Amino acid sequence: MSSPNTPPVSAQDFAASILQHLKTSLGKDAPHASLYDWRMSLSLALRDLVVDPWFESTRRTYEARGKRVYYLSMEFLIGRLIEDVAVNLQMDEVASEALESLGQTYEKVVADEPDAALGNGGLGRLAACFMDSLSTLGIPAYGYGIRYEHGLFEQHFDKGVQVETAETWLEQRHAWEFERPEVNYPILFGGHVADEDGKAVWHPEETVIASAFDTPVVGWEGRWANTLRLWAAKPDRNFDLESFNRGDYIAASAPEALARTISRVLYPDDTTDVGKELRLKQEYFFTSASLQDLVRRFLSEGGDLKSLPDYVAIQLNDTHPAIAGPELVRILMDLHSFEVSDAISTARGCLAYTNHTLLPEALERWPEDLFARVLPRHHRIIQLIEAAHFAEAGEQVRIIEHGEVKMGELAFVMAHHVNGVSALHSELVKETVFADLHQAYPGRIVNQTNGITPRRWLYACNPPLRNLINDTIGTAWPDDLEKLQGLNAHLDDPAFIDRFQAAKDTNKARLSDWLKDRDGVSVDPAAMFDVQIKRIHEYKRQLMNLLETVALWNEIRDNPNGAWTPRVKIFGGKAAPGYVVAKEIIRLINDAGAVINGDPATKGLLQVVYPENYNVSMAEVLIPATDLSEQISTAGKEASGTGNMKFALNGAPTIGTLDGANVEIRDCVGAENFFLFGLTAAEVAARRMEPDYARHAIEASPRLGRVLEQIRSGVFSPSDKDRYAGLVDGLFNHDYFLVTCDFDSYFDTQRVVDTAFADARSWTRLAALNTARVGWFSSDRTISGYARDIWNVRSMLATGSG
Ligand code: 26Q
Repeated sequence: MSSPNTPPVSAQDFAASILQHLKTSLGKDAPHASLYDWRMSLSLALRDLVVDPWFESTRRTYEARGKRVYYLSMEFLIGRLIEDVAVNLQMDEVASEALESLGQTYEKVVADEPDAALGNGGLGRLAACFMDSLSTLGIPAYGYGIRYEHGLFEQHFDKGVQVETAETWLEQRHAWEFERPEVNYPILFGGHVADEDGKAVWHPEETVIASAFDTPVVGWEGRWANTLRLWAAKPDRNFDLESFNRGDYIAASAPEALARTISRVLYPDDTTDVGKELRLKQEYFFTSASLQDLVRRFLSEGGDLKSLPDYVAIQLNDTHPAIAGPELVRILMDLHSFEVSDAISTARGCLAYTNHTLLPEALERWPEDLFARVLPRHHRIIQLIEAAHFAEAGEQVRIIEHGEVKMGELAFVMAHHVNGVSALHSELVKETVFADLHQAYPGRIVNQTNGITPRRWLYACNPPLRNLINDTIGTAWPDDLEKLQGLNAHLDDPAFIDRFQAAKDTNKARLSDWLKDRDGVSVDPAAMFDVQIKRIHEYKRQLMNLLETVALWNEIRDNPNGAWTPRVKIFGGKAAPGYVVAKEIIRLINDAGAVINGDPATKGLLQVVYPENYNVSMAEVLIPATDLSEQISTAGKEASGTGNMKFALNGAPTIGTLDGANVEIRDCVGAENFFLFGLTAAEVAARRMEPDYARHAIEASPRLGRVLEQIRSGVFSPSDKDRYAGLVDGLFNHDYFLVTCDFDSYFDTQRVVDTAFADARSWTRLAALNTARVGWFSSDRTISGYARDIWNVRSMLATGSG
C-alpha cells in the first residue's frame, strides 16, 4: 500500500491504463471515444488500484479471525464514486493530469457519472458515510443492502408542480461493482408452518434467489478497503423448471415476475407507508440473504454458532431490517437445532438497532394477517420472542398488538443496544417512544451522535477551502478532523480571513455558473446565499422559510430605501410522491418565487431559486457555496440532521432551532456564534396543549397575518386564486409543527443575520470559526463510538487514527 500523500501511480502510467481500458474494456480507440467511454475507462483504471488494498484487507481480516461488523441498511445513498475513490487513493491530481494529457477535461468526465441514489435522504447518506469511515478506520466490515434497479425518482417541475420519473442508473454499465454469480441464497416466502414430531416446519410457497454484487469501499490513503454487498433478486430456475415440466408454461413465469419486482425500485417515502407487501418482502429479502451469507462465512471458517456474538456485530439501520431478529432465531433453531432461549440470547448478542425517528407515523408496523401470510414461520417466532420478553421484563410492552406487528418494539427487544442519533434525540427516545422498554431494560439505550465523512464533504467537494486548510495547519486533518481546531489560532489573522473569503467567493462563483449552465438562472454572487436543502417535510418547515421570504418581500417593498442585505433563498429537495401537503409546499415555493423574482421593486435584493432534482452531487456544489444554513425544524422532530454538519464544516453559520444535532453544533461553535430562535422541545409540547395556539400566534403577528392573507387570496396564484386556501387553513386549524408560533422569532433572527452579514469581515470570521470548531462531527468519531460502546470491535490498522 502507498505511503501517505504519495499517489500509487504516475500520471503517465495512469494515462496508459486509461487507454488500455478504452481499448480492451470499451472496445474503442481514442478518436472515437465518447464521454461515456472516457468515464468508464477512468473508473475502471481507478478500480484497478482499489483491488490490491481490497484483497490485502480481506486476507488480513480472514487471518485475524476477529470480530466483524455487518451494517444492514435498506439504503446506501452513495452519489458519485470517481472523485471519492480518486481522493481516497490520492489520485485526484494524477487522474486530472492524465485525462488532460489525453485531451479530456477531468471535471467533465467526473460530472458524467450518474449518482448512485439508493436512498431517500439522511438515513441512506449516513450509511454511505459510515462505510467510508469503517474503511478509513480499518474496521473489518461489510455493508449489506439492495441493488435497486431504480434509485430514488428524478424530480421535475411542471409549472412549479413536482413530477416524478424513474431513475435509471443501471441502464449504463456500473463500473464499480463485481458481480458474484456464485454467491446465491434462496429466500423463501409464504406457505404454512406444520407441526411435525413436535417441531415447527416451514413449508414455503415461493422462492426468490438473492444474488450478490460487491463494491469495494476504499478508505483514506488506501490503507483499508471493505465490501459493500448489494443483493439483486433473480428467479429460482429450479422452481421454474418443475412447473414447466408439468406443462404449465404460464405458472412457470410467475416466480420470475416476483423476483423481478423485489429489487426493482427503492420506496420513495421517508416515513412509513403502512402495509405494503412488496416492501415487507424487500426487507426480508435482503435481511435473510445477508444473515445466510454471514452465517455461511462464519461456519466455513470453522466457527461454533454458540460463539457467534464474539465474531459478529450486526447493526440494524432503523427497523427496516428488524426481521433480522426472528430470522437469526429461525436459522439457529430450525437449521442448527438451538433451543429457543439459546437462539434468542445468541441472536440478541449479535444485534444492535439504531433509531432515526420519533415521528409516530414513521415507526414501522405491519398488519398481522399480512405478516403471517408472507412470513408464517417468523410470525410464530415473534410470538416466542414476545413470550421470552414477557418472562424477562413483565407484560407492559407487547410486540404484537391490536392486530399489528410493531417493528420498533421487535428491534428493541432483540438488540443488546439501541442507539439514538444525537444527544437530544437519544434522551427523547428514552422519554417517549421507548419509555417503557427503557424502564424494562435500563442501559440498553445509548447515544451515538451522527457524523459525516470529511473526505467527501470537505476535501473532495471544496478544493479552495481544502487547499487553504492544508496551507494553514498541514495535511493531517482528513482522518483526524479535530485538527481543524488549529484554525482557531488564525481567526484574527487578516490574511487568513481574506483567503477564507476568497475560497467562499470561488465556490459561490462556481455555483452561479452551475445554475446558469444547468437552469439558465442568474444569481448575484455578492448576495447572501441562504440555503435549505433536504427532503420536503412539514416538520422541516420549508413553509416557514417561504413565509419569511414573503414577509421580507413585503418589507422591502414597503421600505425600498432601507439598507437591505441582498439574499438569494435557495431551496432543494424532493417530496414523497404521495405526500400531498409537501407537494403543495413545493408548488407554493415555485409560485411565490416566480412572482418575487419578477418584481422590479425587489430585484437585486431578494431572489428565490429552487433547482429541480436535488441529490448528493447537487449538495456537493451547493454546500461549499452557502453563506447561511437553514436548520429550522420544529424542536423535537429532527432526530439529528447531517446536512447541518456539512454546512458548518464548509463555513456556513446556522440559523436554527434547538433540535437534533443543532444542539451539539451550537455547543461546539459557541452560543454567540449560532443564530438560535424558536421554542424548545419542551415548550413545543406545552404549546400544543393550549387551545387555538396557532390562531393566537397569527392574531399576535400582523406581519404573519398579512403574508397568510396574500397567499390565501391568490397573490402568488392569480390564475387559480384558491390554490393555497387549504394550505393556509391548515396553519390556522392544525398547525401541528408550530410554523405560526415560531414565525416571529424566526423573522427577527433573520434580521439579526442581515446585520451580521453586512459586516463582511466579521461574517467571514464567523464562517471560518464554524469550520475550525466542528471537527467532532466527523463520522470517524461516530464509528469509533459504535466500535467502542456497541460493537466491541477494533481497528486492524497499527496506527488506528481518528
Ligand atoms: C419505511 C417503511 C416503508 C417505506 C419507507 C420507510 C422509510 C424509509 C426511509 C422510513 C424512513 C426513512 C428515512 C429516514 C431518515 O432519513 N431519517 C433521518 O435519518 C438521519 C440519519 O440519522 C437523521 O439525521 C435525520 O434527522 C432523520 O430524519
